[in-house]
Amino acid sequence: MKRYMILTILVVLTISCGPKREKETESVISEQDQRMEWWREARFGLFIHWGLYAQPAGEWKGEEIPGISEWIMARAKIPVKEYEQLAATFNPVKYDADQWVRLAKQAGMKYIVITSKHHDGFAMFQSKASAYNIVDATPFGRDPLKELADACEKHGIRLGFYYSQAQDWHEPGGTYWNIEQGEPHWDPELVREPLMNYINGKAVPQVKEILENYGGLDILWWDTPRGMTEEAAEALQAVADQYPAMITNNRLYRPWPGDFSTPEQHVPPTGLDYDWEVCMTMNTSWGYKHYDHNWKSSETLIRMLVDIASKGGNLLLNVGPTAEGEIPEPSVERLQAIGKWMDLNGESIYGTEASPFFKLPWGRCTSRSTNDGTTLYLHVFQWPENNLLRVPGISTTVNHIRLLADQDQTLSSHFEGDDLLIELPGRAPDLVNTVIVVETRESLDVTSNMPSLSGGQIVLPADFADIHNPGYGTHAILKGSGNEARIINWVDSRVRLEWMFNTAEPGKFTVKAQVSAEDSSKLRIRVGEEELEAEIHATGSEFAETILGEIEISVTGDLIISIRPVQDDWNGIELGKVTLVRQ
Ligand code: JFZ
Repeated sequence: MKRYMILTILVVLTISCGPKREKETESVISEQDQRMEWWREARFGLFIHWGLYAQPAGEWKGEEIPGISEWIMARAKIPVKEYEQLAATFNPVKYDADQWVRLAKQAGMKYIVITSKHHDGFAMFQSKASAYNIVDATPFGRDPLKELADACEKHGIRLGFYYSQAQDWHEPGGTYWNIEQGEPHWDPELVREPLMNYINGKAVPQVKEILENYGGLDILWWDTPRGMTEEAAEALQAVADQYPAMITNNRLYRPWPGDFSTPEQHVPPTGLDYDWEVCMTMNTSWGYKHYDHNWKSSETLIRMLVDIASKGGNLLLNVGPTAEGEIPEPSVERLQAIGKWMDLNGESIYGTEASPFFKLPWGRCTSRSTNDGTTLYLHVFQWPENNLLRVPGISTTVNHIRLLADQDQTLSSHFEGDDLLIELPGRAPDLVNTVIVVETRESLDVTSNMPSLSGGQIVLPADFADIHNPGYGTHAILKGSGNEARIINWVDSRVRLEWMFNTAEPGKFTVKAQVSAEDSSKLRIRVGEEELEAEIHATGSEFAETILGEIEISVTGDLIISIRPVQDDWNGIELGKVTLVRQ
């Protein structure tokens, strides 16, 4: 268990995290545990991207601008003076902070993070540091963040502000997306100034304002440290340091870790050993975009929340309100559906810990330590056909097993070796995710079901794959379980699959896979330093066992095998299990 955790951590550290700042001593770490306590319990929050960009909503001068809507100023290269004029008509009269907070609460969310200033530089709060703010520059004239803070206070919801500290496209000293490449700002009228002019003249004063004027923020959510310098980061950190109870994320300055890391638009694999929060959109854009109908289903979102909780992380789920101040109806529907599930099953999410299992082919697990043992919450996504749920490799004394949503129904079970078999009712009470509660006595001992060499081969089932989907693009998904499990919808050539497996003996292996392909494609397979390029030919509609080639495995222990498309030779495939056979 610990071993593959460390391996994963190494991989992820290089991407999202760096060494702790030198200043942090042991006493700071326990202070960190203190401020993180509520956040670790909370598990689920609402992200709100709201600003002037809600008005164009992805369209500029009759043209649909590709990409995320809050980036329209940069994507459409809108001059500062022209974009500024959006403020003159920004009037979200339907805004009702109380209603937003009640909706978040209904969904089972415990905190809200809202954009106080995005990259466009427009402050959604009253600011003395810059007149380019919602109170002074719009006909609305109200401070929506003050109203939101009051509503959060009233309903017991924690509040954080997003503040884009580096990118500020409105200011001569602010950074922008391609500044690090030495490119000029798209607006030649904006005469450049040094970064510190902007940091000292606007960012630091505004951060002071938001930390002072809203009753104390629970979270300060920095973003995109592009073009940041250590000097600028130190100046902002000094302000945040005045509020030791406040949580900050890792996006102030690379590689400062902050209190938590922020995987964006994807769920990382199991076992990160630090605090993390996935931020995720319900459709594609963060800010409101009127023609973005690419909605994730409620089922996908509920399972995503569970997947994240089973790995020990939080989910910050985004909505992009309109320029009138309304949360779009498809988002409201999804939040309500999640809320209905959370009403019955919230106990299996709040304050739980990660799954003790390597993988469960039928779903996920969250856990909670009790005085005399461990409570396991088994989240069944795929109801087993024989109504027997197999919990692999667990040795402990089972006290009591029941359905979480129906306390009266006790379930029978028996052991088959180290596997616990639970007798389920004939039909899934909840088709999205039925939660089974297993109360155990004594400490729990779990044998990892990580694939490993046995009988001369290593079998990597499709439902054990970690699917690495890109933030923006078509996502590959898992369909079915057991022998029927398939990775489908693998059309985007940036999608990569990874399996963790263990081997005690090095050697040469033949790589085989169940593949279905309508056209030919090329794959690159990698284990450690060894690489193999495989050609896939059209298989017709049937799945065919295909030999991909040979690979040498020269190391032992927990390893990762990755399979990814060769960029220019990709027509999409479906994939079942992959098998390595010893030669
Ligand atoms: C940033 C913003 O640019 C975006 O508009 C939105 O606010 C989002 C939540 O954050 O976008 C990012 C930030 C980080 C990464 C990618 C996009 N990243 O780490 O890959």
